Amino acid sequence: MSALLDKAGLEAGIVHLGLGAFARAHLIPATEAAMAATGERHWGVLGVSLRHADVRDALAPQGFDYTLSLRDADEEGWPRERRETLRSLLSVLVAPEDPRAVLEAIAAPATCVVSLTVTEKGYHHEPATGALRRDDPGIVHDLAHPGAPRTTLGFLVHGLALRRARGLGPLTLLSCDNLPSNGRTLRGLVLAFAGEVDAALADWIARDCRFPSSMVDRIVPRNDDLGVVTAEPFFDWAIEDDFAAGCPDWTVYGARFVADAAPYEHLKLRMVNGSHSAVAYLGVMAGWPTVDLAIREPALRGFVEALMREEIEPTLAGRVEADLRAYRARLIERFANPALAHRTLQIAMDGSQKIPQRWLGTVRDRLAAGASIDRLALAVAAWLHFLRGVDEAGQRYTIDDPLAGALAALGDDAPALCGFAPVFGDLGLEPRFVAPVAKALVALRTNGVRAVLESA
Ligand code: CS2
Repeated sequence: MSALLDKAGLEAGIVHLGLGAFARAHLIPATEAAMAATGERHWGVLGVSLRHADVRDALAPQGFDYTLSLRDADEEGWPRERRETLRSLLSVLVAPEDPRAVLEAIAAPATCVVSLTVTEKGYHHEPATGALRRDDPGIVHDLAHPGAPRTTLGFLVHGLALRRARGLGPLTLLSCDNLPSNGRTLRGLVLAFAGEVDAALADWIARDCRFPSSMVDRIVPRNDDLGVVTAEPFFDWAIEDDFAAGCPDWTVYGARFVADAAPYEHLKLRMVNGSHSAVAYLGVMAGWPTVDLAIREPALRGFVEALMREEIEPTLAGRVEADLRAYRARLIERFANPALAHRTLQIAMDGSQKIPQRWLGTVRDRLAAGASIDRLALAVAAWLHFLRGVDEAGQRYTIDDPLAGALAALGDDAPALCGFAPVFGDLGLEPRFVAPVAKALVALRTNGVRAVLESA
């Protein structure tokens, strides 16, 4: 289908910030399928890399075409693969080389949607509250340099200012990151930044631009070969139907337009990402290098199933229209996919940015209901165990986290770590949270992951 797409006639209706593997395996194939099905030619994607030139350098010689490889195993366990060449990525801008070009792209008449996969830390917000970190050096820089921003928020707000000054219409800003209420969170941050720049600009954005929230789901491990993106076949995307200037018909590829993405986000962040992070920290410490190898360990698999069934699912029942049992079984199968080699250490990165939405909402709901949190506490303890920077076999690794320095300064005492407000908010003052975490951390440090899971 896509090989027939004539690239030359495509117009760039989408500017995508953060051109990692995820966008190349999720938004772009869905957009390409929509164009192929509808015949619309104005949803070509102009990619923006916010930091590195590597994707642009790898893809430029092949005209920005690339391969999507969807991999899993068949019923008998034999590897299978479906390959597709994608042609709707029109070009890639490298923001640090030419920030002005990124502003121009946002302010271009053809642009209707600016989509984002910039990861949790790309929002420069406080993870526990969602508030803009005004003291963040990137934000401080971008408020002072409207013509040469560095951060996502700087590009968005200064690009929108240029657009408005030219009398062009408003845009849709579409977050595709794993944040709760990602559209609403992005809107709050953009308005907070814009308010510091120009009150009239902030009013225009608030009135005319749209920020639909969306739940995204597809497992896409990092791949060293930038010309090929490897992913699982599974795909899901629930998008609030709220666009300023239209959007592709992504339903062709399996997306759903919904009135409110919140229930879908809850389900996905708590079940998929919550379990994923638990597997990641326990896996790194125990020496299980990939998710599929970890989930093959009966003790870990039993723990993850019980975490979902006993502690996460009760907080979702009645709030989401899903068969939670089937969702859990499917998820375990996805984690067991032997063809992805998804590294536990990759998922373990940026814990401070991920943990609030993956675990702590569930913890708060459970405590409010007077329910136990023993497995969630073990997951939190596994993160604290992981922060020591050396696994149980003595292998060192780097803590890749924007708050690594602040976390290291807290020492290794569980109550002090749980008192870290940027992550835990006021939970650090809650003995029903701190006590089980502290107990689980002692058990992990004394007996190790495997023994703790086996006795759990
Ligand atoms: C993972 C996610 O790296 C991580 O933190 O939990 O990227 C996960 O694979 C996706 O959200 C699945 O949709």
